[in-house]
Amino acid sequence: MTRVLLTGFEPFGDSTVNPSWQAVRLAAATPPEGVSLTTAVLPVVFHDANERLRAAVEESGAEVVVCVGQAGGRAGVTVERVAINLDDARIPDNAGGQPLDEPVVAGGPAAYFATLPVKACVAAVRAAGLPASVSHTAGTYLCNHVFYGLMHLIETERPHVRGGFVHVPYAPEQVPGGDEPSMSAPAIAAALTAILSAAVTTTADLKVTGGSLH
Ligand code: PCA
Repeated sequence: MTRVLLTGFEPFGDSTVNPSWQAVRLAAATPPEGVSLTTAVLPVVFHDANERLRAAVEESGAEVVVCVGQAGGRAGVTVERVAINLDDARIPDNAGGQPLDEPVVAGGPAAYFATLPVKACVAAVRAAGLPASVSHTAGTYLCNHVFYGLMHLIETERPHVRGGFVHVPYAPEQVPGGDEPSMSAPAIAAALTAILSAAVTTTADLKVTGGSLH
C-alpha cells in the first residue's frame, strides 16, 4: 500500500463551496487499488495553510502528496508543473491577509518543479474521458503558496515523498448562468482518482507533448 495524502481547500472569495474539497471527499470514498488515502482540508489563509499541510503530512506519513485547489475559469483539470516563491494576493485571504510581492519562503529557491509524473497524470485523466492538461502557472495566491510550501517541505525534510498540485474548474452551482466552464464534483473526483493511480504507479514521466506557447 502507498500512503497518499490528498488535500482540498475551504471556500474563499464570494463562494460558499470549494469544488476541490467537495471532490477530495468524494474521491476518498473509493481510493484506487493499492492506495491508503488520507484527506485534509486546508484554510485559505496565508499564515496558516502551510502549517496545516505540514501537520497533515506528518500525521499521515504520506509517501505521495497531492494538493487540490479551485481555478475558476479553467475548463479542465490542470496538473501544475511549477511552484514559484511568490505570494501576490489579488484578494484578501479568509483572515484578511493580503501579501503583496512577498516570498513564500524567505531565502528559498525561485521555484520548484512538481515531482509527480505530470504528463502521466494528464493522460490518466483523459483516459477516464475527462479534459485535462499540464499547467505552467499555479498563480500567486494560496494554491501556489501551498504548492511551494509542499515542495519546500519535501526538498528540505522529506526527500522520499513525491508531491504536486492539481487545479480544478468551478462546480456547476458556482456558475448558475453557465457563462464560465464548470465540472461536476463526481467528475472531478474521478479525475483525482485517475491522477492518484498514475502517481503511485508511474515514476518516470511520459515523453509526450504537454508544453504551452503562452
Ligand atoms: N484556489 C485558490 C486558493 C484556494 C483555492 O481553492 C488558488 O488558486 O490560489
